[in-house]
Amino acid sequence: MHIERIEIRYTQMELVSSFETSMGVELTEDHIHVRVDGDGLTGWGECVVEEFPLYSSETVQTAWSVLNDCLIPAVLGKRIERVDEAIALWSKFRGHRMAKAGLEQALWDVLAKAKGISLAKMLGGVRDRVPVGVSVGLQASPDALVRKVAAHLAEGYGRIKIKIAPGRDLELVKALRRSFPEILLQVDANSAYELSHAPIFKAMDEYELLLIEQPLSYEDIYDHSKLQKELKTPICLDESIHSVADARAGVELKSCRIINIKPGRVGGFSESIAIHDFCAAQRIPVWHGGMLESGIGRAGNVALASLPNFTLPGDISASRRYYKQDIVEPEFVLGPDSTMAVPTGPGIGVEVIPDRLERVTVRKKEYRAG
Ligand code: NPG
Repeated sequence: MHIERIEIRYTQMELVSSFETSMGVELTEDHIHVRVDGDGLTGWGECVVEEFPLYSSETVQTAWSVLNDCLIPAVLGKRIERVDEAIALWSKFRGHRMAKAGLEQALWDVLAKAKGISLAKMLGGVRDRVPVGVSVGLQASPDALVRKVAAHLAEGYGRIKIKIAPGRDLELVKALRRSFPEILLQVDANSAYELSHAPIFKAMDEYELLLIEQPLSYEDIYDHSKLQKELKTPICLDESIHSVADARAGVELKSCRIINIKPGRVGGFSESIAIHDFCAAQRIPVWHGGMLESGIGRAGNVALASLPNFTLPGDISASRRYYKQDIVEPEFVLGPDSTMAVPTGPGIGVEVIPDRLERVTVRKKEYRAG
């Protein structure tokens, strides 16, 4: 395929309700949407960067500049038949995984469309529905959290993840377990704790959590191995895993028993599949994380989550849980038994609605092969 045209858009979408984590409060989601055109076909991708470097060191500005200066010039005008050819063209550029993942997704999409197959099929997916859950931000009080969780359970979500932060942790777990003794429940600390906080996590062992996500520092693997040794509850690493090499370190050091995969965090679907396959061979379950994506990124997440070792429910909720109106049709909806249907049409399998995308665009730039 001849890569004839690429377009990037800085988009800003208003969340239906604010999302508070140990990193701060989000009211809008700032991402970069990528469009690739070749041989009369269009592919779409989403860079899950944010306005500020709070979750990752990347931001909308860094991804924009790396796409503009490095990644787009590497592939524009080239003939590309397989995604690994594109990766080879930009692999000399270090880091900037979210920027790479957004462009990579658009290439996977357009190449799957050229083959007339779904993205899920192209990635190696095996399921037509994937198990999903909902991630609940920090609330004003334990009672407010219980009410929020009750509402999500009533909507049909079968797995609840809550955010915790120092001083707002064990009491939340206790309150939820009092009201909902049986639900699938997990907590996410987003790196907010230190080893000296181990007693808090030990106390959580009583409450049958599925996992404790990223309790310690965002690049740490070693201290997590010390903490995991003291706990019955599995630790799941998120922020610390950027590559299959990190996954190997985490598993071999016994720093975690579960891994969260987000294509943006690890540089795209190709690295995600490598991590998935490594974890499958080591009998380490994986699950799909979320970065409050629009329908474009969500379509990619659902497709990837259809691979066989994504056995735990993902942070993949219905479009309406995030946005009043998604930028794709059909929007993503929650199905029976807390599952979501994997699109079956060519590529990402959803249509981007041009005027909705335009409405959320802050800035755009287009590149044409010379
Ligand atoms: O449902 O997409 C979703 C949100 C899932 O909690 C979620 N994401 O740390 O995993 C995370 C968290 C996050 C959200 C991180 C936004 C960074 C930005």
